[in-house]
Amino acid sequence: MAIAIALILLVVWSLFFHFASPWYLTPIASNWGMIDTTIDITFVVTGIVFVAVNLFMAYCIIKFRHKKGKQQKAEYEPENTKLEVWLTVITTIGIAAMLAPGLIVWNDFVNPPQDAVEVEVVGQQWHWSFRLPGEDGQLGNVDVRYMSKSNPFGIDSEDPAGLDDILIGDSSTLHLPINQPTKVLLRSKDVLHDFAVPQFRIKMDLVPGMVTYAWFTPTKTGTYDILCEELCGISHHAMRGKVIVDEPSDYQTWLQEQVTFADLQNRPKGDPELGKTNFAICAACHGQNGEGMQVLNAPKLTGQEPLYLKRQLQYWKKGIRGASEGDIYGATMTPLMVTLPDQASIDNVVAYIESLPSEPAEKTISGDISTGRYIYSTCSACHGADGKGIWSMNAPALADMTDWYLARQLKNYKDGIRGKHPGDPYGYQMNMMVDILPDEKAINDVIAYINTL
Ligand code: HEC
Ligand code: HEC
Ligand SMILES: [Cu+2]
Repeated sequence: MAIAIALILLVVWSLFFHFASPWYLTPIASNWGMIDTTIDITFVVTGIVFVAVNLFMAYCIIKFRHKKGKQQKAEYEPENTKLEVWLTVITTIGIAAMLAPGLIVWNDFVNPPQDAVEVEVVGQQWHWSFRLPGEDGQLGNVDVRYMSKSNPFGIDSEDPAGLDDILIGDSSTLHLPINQPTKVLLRSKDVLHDFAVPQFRIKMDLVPGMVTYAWFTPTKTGTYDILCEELCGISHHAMRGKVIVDEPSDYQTWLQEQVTFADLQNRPKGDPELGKTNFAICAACHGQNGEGMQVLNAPKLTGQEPLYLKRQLQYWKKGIRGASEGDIYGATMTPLMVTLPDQASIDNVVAYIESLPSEPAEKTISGDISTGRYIYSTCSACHGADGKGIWSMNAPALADMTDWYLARQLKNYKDGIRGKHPGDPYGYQMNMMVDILPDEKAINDVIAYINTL
């Protein structure tokens, strides 16, 4: 009897949970309503079978249970053609009802309409970047051989079609015009990734060495998360991006602000001589040789990845860093940004910092190195086993840098003082990573280990 009651409760609970659950599909924002219909049909078919089978079992257990004093013998019936025909017919209808709509949607899903515009989505450990065809409507050739710090997309500079390609490399944010059928070409630089936008009902693997695709028509303006739904491997959950669906005029405004491959190639390199003048003011806090000064809370800058330094300076310019409540140290940098009025001056001052000698900073933090080593095995995926940082992952150098500053940043990430701004996708990765550092001791331990590198 207990089993019969358990089966009935299971049915009641499952139905209740299904209808009352707060975890249902997000409101749809694309043309793929058919996918929702398919899911609904599958729920109905499997739901009816689930309820019928479990209630039938409960019924049999109650009806044919053992009763004291009553002799009940089972009857053996090896063949029952009528019952078998019925079961086969019903099962066939149920399975056909589940599969047929899926086949119809899949056929649409793999056949983009003629007027779909192409957008390339590039996945890499652990962020997204995007490439739009420029005025010629054509994407240029790419190859891993051309990939470098100054050409992270690997565009073939000999191919004229690539020069006007629009590159969105640093913000992890893609804009799309509403009601425009869009075909996303999916390319991975390293491992398997999976491009998913739940509201668009779009999900497709990225496979290194080939270009996969999916298409959709965004039907509602708004901001939607791009998720990497690859489960195998580490940190894919930290690989977030955004799609913003705009009215056509807003889309055009955004598009005008983006840079092309040619713009980036032609940008003059930073000039350390010019940067030296800019650096005079920085030296007041960061030291004559950019070695950092703890009394002024200013970290060491030399030995740091130039791309990272430039990005941070841009963040201060745009109010992405230094503006959040409680960021007293970050706020000291904000007013200084007037001395770096444009990209060229940022490039120059960073070129000067790059030209300075880099001495390991003094170690001020101690902790349990073996615990720290264990924690750092996760960090090393992005910051490198040697702690020198990995530019392609946007992860800065930690080893030999000012350790008290690293500790403060880890606390800032934990407290949401840094990394919470919507324009800071890389800081957000750290917001998720610091969850493995439960307390101050863990922070000190991992830094003590970094100090041994
Ligand atoms: C008034 C003192 C002061 C001056 C002047 C100053 N800084 Fe800073 N800087 C700081 C402080 C304090 C921090 C740490 C902010 C924090 O803790 O979030 C910092 C952080 C930075 C960082 C972030 C480093 C990292 O690893 O994240 C960079 C880059 C930087 N400064 C560059 C510069 C440049 C370039 C100049 C000159 C234009 C400059 N700073 C002038 C005080 C100063
Ligand atoms: C998924 C990749 C990834 C992992 C794993 C990761 N980080 Fe980071 N980390 C980053 C990126 C990217 C940044 C740069 C953020 C930015 O540009 O604002 C960063 C920034 C930092 C900073 C700030 C440095 C500075 O100069 O301001 C510290 C400190 C740091 N990470 C420590 C760690 C530690 C400790 C771990 C392990 C617990 C870890 N990270 C794990 C990607 C990662
Ligand atoms: Cu991924």
